[in-house]
Amino acid sequence: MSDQTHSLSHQSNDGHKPSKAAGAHSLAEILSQPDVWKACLAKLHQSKGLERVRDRFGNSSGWLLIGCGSSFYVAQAAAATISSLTKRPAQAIPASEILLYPELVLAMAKDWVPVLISRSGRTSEVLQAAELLASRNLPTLAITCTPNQPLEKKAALTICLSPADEQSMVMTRSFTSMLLTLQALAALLAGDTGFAGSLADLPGASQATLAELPRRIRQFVQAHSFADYVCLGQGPFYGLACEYALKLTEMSLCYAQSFHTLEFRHGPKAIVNSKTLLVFLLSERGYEAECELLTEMKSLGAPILAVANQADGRVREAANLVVELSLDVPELARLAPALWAGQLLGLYTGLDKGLDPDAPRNLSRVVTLEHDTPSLTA
Ligand code: F1P
Repeated sequence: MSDQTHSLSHQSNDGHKPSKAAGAHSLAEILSQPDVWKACLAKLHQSKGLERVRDRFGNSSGWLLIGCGSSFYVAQAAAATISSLTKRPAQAIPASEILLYPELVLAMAKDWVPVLISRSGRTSEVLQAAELLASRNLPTLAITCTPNQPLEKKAALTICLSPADEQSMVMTRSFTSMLLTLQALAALLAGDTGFAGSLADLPGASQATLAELPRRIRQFVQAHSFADYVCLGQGPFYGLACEYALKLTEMSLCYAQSFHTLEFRHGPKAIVNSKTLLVFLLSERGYEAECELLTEMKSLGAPILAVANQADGRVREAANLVVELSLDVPELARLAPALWAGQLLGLYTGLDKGLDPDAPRNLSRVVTLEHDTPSLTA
């Protein structure tokens, strides 16, 4: 990235190896998304990876998407896309839920294809979930970004998106790349070539939006001082709202919550004050109802960041910052770029606090547990 304003890395003054500035990996990984998506889609096309999944699992009655942390939120957004496009049920579940309450999960999803989503392919709970499913003769599909990891050996079929792997602890491009891949799978299963074409167009179509976003979000962060954050989304945007809150929590150690947008009236709105930023991920289907809430919260004194494909006068007037994607693709195909504002909000808020968003305290890239989850071994 040649643009100086986007660059965080610097040369050390002793002329040796360039030292890494705080957040440099995350920023580079965020900005690389369109190129990485293109590389992943090209790899999938070449390897016929999605066709292999369709041939093996295409007749199943539903899809159970499993992950931890960000990968669980990938599962949520992907499940919304799969059920909308294929008209078959799809449900997201954290890996721990299958381990602790298998009967609750599998009662619903007995004949569904389990999809294990894990950037690292090493997260203990995901590996244990793979073992539990295998012990019940349920073959699994794995989506990962790291080749030759234990998950691959436990799954019946694996899609590995190596161009999307990251150096940072927090997931940014791996999130959107795994989401796009599952969306491309949904398009293939549904025979929706138009939607598949929209995903293929996305890297080129969204470049311009990404190019101006870092400067706008950084200025917004520097001009304000928020104490808390609330991220709101409905339908396919709910998983994204959860990921916005997680990015803020991980990268800036802030308190961030997520809710279904209209749930915010039912109690959580008590938190509204001039120091709590409300982030609205506005949908097309819910636009009117979501706008009503947005203007209502503005009248209570909430600062607002609105993310929409196109915003109208009401939103422009009420919001402190409006991020418009202006993409001529179906709403579900815009989920990945709709995440960028949240990734950058987390990054610049962390930097503003003097933190290194690449390596948040208490976190590791992978959660590996020494012992199996007790109920599995009981
Ligand atoms: C997912 C995850 C991340 C989180 C943290 C630990 O792991 O929970 O979402 O940011 O770094 O790992 P994975 O199973 O996708 O590798």
